[in-house]
Amino acid sequence: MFDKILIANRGEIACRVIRTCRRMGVRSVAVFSDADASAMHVAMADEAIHIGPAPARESYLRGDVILEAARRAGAQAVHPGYGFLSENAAFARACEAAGVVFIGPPVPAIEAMGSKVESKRLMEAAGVPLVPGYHGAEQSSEALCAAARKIGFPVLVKASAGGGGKGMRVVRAESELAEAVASARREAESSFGDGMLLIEKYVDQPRHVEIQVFADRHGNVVHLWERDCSLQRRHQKVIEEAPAPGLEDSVRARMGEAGVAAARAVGYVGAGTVEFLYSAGGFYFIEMNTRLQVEHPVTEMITGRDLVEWQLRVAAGERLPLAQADIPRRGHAFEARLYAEDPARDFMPSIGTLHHLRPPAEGPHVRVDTGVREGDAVSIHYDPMIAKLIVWDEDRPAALRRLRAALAEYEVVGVATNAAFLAALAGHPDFAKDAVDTGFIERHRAELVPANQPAPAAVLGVAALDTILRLDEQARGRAAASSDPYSPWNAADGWRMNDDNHNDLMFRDGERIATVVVHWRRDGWMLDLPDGPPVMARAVREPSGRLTVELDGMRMAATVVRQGFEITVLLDGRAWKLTLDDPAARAAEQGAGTGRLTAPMPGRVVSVLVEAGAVVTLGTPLMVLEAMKMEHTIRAPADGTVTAVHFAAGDQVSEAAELLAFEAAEA
Ligand code: MV4
Repeated sequence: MFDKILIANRGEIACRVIRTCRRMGVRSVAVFSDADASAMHVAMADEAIHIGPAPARESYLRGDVILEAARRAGAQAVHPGYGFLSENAAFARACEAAGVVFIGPPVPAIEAMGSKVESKRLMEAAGVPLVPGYHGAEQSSEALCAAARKIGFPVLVKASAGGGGKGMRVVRAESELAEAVASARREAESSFGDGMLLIEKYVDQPRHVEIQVFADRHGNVVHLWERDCSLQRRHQKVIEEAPAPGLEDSVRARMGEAGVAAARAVGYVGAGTVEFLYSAGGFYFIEMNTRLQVEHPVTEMITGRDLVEWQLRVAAGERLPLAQADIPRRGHAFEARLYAEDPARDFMPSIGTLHHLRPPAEGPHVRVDTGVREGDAVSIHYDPMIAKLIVWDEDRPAALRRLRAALAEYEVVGVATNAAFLAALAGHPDFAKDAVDTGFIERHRAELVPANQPAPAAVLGVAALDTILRLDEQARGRAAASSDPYSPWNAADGWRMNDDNHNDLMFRDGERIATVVVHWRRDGWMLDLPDGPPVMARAVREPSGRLTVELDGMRMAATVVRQGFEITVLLDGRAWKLTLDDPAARAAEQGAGTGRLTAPMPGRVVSVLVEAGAVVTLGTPLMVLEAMKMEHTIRAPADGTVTAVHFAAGDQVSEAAELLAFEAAEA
């Protein structure tokens, strides 16, 4: 076994690999970009080496710099994780040349599987079932169109070098064929520098079922069953599970054997995944991924094995720890990918600081793989995944219950997340009933991404009670520090001379203002909520900081997180954002007239085009922001004067931050 390995990755997968290293007594070396100097994977590793600026092209994708880091650290092997350099044959070759073990398959296996045309030829020869199609060397339009006609419509035109749906065209009729071939060719050439295409029969609404394979250097190849990854959105997996629901054992056995045959055919070593389309009881090879996959934990849960440990053992020349017949398959596991993204804004990544981050408690049924801690940032530079939530139980319904419960426990404040979307999927009756196909999310989009709803009365009640308790806590603090702790001026119980004892609280909830009147009673509070009759309420702050609230006899636990006037209420697994509407602050803002020019989304200031005092005309560009890899120009909203500039080029800005102050000229 190695004494020391370098992990050429970041985030949750780097942390995942380091955890196994620690358990096995292998020293770990992290690498990090400027943006990751204080990242979790760096803190967890035994050593860490800086490799460059934040953009991945200049750091995590720099094979030469990473190999130099391995040399400096004296690492004997490199684990590439997934993404970045994990399927880069040139990097694997460079490792070999430098005398460092690449923890992955041999270079020829990476190369063979990087080409769909070549891999299909190899699989065909190995007897692995393929989708009927054409993957010949003759690549003229005429030859491809003739092949498509022979296969029969609908067909799928695919780029040989493609992935993630790039360069793919569904063709339903002859009339669309020539143009689809030409445009797929152009896209393949510009995206991959390789215009080679193949044609396949289009399989409608398939399931995506993949086989986990493992091979050692001694000729042993096994599979560790399958995963169903059909729940995808735009080629991005959302929830994965193992085993695949409803798969007959005879099909499972044949698919496993096909996976092993595929691995043998390319002389595979290490962890790999053989992907199949599954439809109407049949399965068809589509591609092989020559790395450990994001969703490997569901396989670990049903087999009780650590796949990173297997990778290290195989890379160090050991034999596979188990023979095929001894690989268990027990219970059912799900993985849900929690992302910092906003489903209401077409799943745009949501950049910001994780002000509050509480994962569910881990145990035999719940596992959390993450690479971020409370206080860390989700930046524009990397994948915005926050965590993978993995659950296990004896059968599928029980595991799905675990998934719903664990999702409801996850608390994230500071960025928008897909948590409610995941919960809607995990709670969907059709998902509970059976397996889903790759079109499930698009078909059910409207149910899964509900329009913004007003905060329910219970949420407003919780926000009001939290506000009152905080006033009370502050007042107690003041009273304790005062010379007259019993003075009514130090009480926060709504006491007013000659006045009804109540507080009026106003919350901005999207477009509406919701008013909650809190009446103080001897035995608690009476709340007037926007709709319905008054409600008796009690509230206790637990030592953990959470609130226990009782509304009209219904007891509930909630977490309320505040950043200034911004309030996030976490209740029943959902996050509700409100703003405490301070009338004084609002008046000041309204009095400022055309005053505020704010950032439309979080991003970075690219350039500032004016100075304070500049007199400008309507439409003059004032500032350029970069967000989501696009530039946005902030322009003068009228003729007038820029009275202040609040940011400089290079600054990060959060959503709604005031960028410039502006005073419109008199009309
Ligand atoms: C297909 C297919 C239907 N028929 N091939 C999408 C990306 C690449 N991995 C292969 N993909 C597909 N290939 C034939 N002949 C449908 C897909 C496909 C898909 C596959 C797996 C998971 C999700 C998908 C979503 C859309 C299309």
